[in-house]
Amino acid sequence: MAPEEFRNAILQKGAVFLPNRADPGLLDKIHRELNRLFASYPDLSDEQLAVSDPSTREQIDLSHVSERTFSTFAGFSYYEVLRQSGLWEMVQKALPETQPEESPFCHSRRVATPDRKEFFSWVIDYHVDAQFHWAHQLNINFWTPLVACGKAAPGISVIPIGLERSKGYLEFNPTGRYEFEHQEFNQSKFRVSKMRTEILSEQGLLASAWSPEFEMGDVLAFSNFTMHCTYYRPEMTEPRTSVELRVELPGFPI
Ligand SMILES: O=C(O)CCC(=O)C(=O)O
Ligand SMILES: [Fe+2]
Repeated sequence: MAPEEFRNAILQKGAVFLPNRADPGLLDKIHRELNRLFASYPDLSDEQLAVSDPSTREQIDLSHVSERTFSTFAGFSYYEVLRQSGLWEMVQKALPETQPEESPFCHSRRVATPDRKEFFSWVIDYHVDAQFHWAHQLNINFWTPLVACGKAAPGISVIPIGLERSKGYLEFNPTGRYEFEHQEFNQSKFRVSKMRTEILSEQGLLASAWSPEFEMGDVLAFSNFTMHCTYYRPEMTEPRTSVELRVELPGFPI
């Protein structure tokens, strides 16, 4: 995909599917390291768990193994996926007005059927990442599963609308506060209640939700202003592990 095409897709559609883009061998290596970490927890040393990161224990419990913990334990970085595939370079070419940076919010996630709780995350409802982390600049999440997913294993759904439309729909207000909405993080900058599925449905947005099927190596890139959720259907029986490779674009105007 040409950098220009990638840029337009992120800004105008909010998301772009990049088939067969990452090396399945590298993804498998990450998966094996994560499984090794989960299997040996809680016998790992403080150093391996990167304990100076106060939320490490929580991350592990919730299946969110941060880049910091992962690279300390495994000796290589999740971001290898972006570097090796040329995606990092493509971001530089596609968005030349900024210099991409690795994000502190880069981690794995395991989602399973409700009966398997240990080390597994919950099914997450519609949200935009900007309501939790940076709302002042554009970020791109290169979401990559470590197993095939979207059919037997939970995948991800996005509402593919552009940056301006998504901001408009959520009545994004970078300075003001919606006092009657949630107050944590950046939530008060958005009408988060408009992401309830019944409202999305009433507004005609749910019908456009896109839940691709993934083979290992497929990557879905979307912005921190793109609405998305776990794609889960009761007939899904397999667990899924994925990595959220977030790239920050400092100074990219929102
Ligand atoms: O993996 C999921 O089910 C949700 C992922 C998500 O919210 C994210 O990557 O920002
Ligand atoms: Fe998210």
